[in-house]
Amino acid sequence: MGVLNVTPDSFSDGGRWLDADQALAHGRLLRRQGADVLDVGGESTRPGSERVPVDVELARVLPVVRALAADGAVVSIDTVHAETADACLRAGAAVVNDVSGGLADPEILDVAARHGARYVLGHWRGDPATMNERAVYADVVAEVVTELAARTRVALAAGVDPALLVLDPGLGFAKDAEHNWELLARLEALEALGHPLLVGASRKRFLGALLAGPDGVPAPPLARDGATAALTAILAARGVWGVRVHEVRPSADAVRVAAALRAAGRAR
Ligand code: HH2
Repeated sequence: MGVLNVTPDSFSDGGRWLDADQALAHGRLLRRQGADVLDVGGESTRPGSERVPVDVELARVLPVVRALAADGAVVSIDTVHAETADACLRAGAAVVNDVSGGLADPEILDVAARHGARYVLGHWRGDPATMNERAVYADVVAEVVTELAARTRVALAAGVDPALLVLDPGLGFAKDAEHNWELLARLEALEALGHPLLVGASRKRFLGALLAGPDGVPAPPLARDGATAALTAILAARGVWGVRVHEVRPSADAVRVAAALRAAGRAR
């Protein structure tokens, strides 16, 4: 899944694709580089980011969603707002990517259900203003599993098709670096919920901390793509449904490496 942030303030690429023509060109490039799904977002959800009115969000994403869907791309709309999801599904999007798992705007579950859309249900707590304070767990894996299971029940009760439900641990959303690593190390606990998994680790802060130099200064976002692709290889080898990445080519290559290894293993 290639990230297409049509925002001025996303943490790694804010402002680069705010213009619709530039966004469209970038989306087409990501597709040529091997993205199976293009995830279009018009509101940053990084900690401390500003909330965006729905009309502004829609003005950013709708022309891009419409044009990419007309190309034949599988388009995902990265939003927590029901109204935005509804308009984008009408414009040809096929996936709703909701990092709040229906907590920010419960109507979004009805929208996904009504359209028969794939729904990515992410784990988060609080909202972008408060989520850092909510990163407190006795056992992060057990609590994320319990909370995802609860949100799954709500989504299915709203009519989301169980065959179209994808779960996401929500790395960085009310989680610090240690929580993210623990979730990545124990993904089988999330897989046991019985739905495919999407993981969004790309360029996130915990990778910057991992790659810090001897002075302790974190690696900047654009220097985190190698670590992102390394994680993609590991996650693809264990069979996750998807990874959400900014730099598509190395991750698409990693997916192909993992697929070749799996095929060779099966052939023995
Ligand atoms: N992370 C971000 C945004 N959307 N969607 C899913 N399903 N999973 C994620 O982990 C996820 C996501 C945050 O990254 P980014 O879009 O690069 O930044 P920003 O929120 O600043 O736009």
